[in-house]
Amino acid sequence: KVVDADATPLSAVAEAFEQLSRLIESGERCLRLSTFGSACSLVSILFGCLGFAFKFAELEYVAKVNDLIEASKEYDTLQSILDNDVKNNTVRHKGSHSRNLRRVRLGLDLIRALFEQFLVTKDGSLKDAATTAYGRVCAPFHNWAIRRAVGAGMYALPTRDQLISRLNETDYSVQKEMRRYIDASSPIIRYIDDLYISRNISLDW
Ligand code: 1PZ
Repeated sequence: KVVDADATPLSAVAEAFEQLSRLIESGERCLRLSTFGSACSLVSILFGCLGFAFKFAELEYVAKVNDLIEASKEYDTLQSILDNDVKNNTVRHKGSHSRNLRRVRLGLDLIRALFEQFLVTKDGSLKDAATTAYGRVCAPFHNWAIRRAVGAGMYALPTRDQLISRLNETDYSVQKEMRRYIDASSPIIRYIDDLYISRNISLDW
């Protein structure tokens, strides 16, 4: 399905993830790597709205998504990259597709947590929402140097209202679109976790 020409970046992201989650909830066992990769690459539009301090987060996220898109020429599904790395004992190896999938999943979860915080802290700052989200989702997996750099970058985040206007949303529409992404991404994140768990791979890395 083609996304509306007048869709906002956020509604395009929500739409793409709703399509993915419908596939999963319809009982589809195999998620195509190319479909997943294109949905994940839409997310990078949001980085531009967060300001220059998150340029390095963007480079990090985009590199990993591009690795998965590149891998889709060789591997059809998310399962098959896991199976291949399990066979070669390279699941946790730096740069492996399975490791990069794990990182991209972290990015999707971070955005989900940020949106959730954004919605529950209506009078709070974006910095506080992002700090809470990052602390819960990513910080446990990041070393001290990265946590410190992210903490410094938080001061350069835009205000809530700046973010809403950069996203081309209104106070009302932003809530609707964030909620759509939260609801759609949750089953996808769970689906990815299950790929590891069902292969006896722990998620503590
Ligand atoms: C939702 C926006 C909230 C804003 C604040 C959060 C900023 C998060 C900054 C994350 C910086 C990532 C720094 C690099 C971490 C890497 O060490 C690890 C491991 O990589 P590897 O060793 O496997 O090569 N990479 C990750 O953990 C990937 C994390 C992806 C986070 C992407 C952020 C997505 C934010 C989207 C905003 C629109």
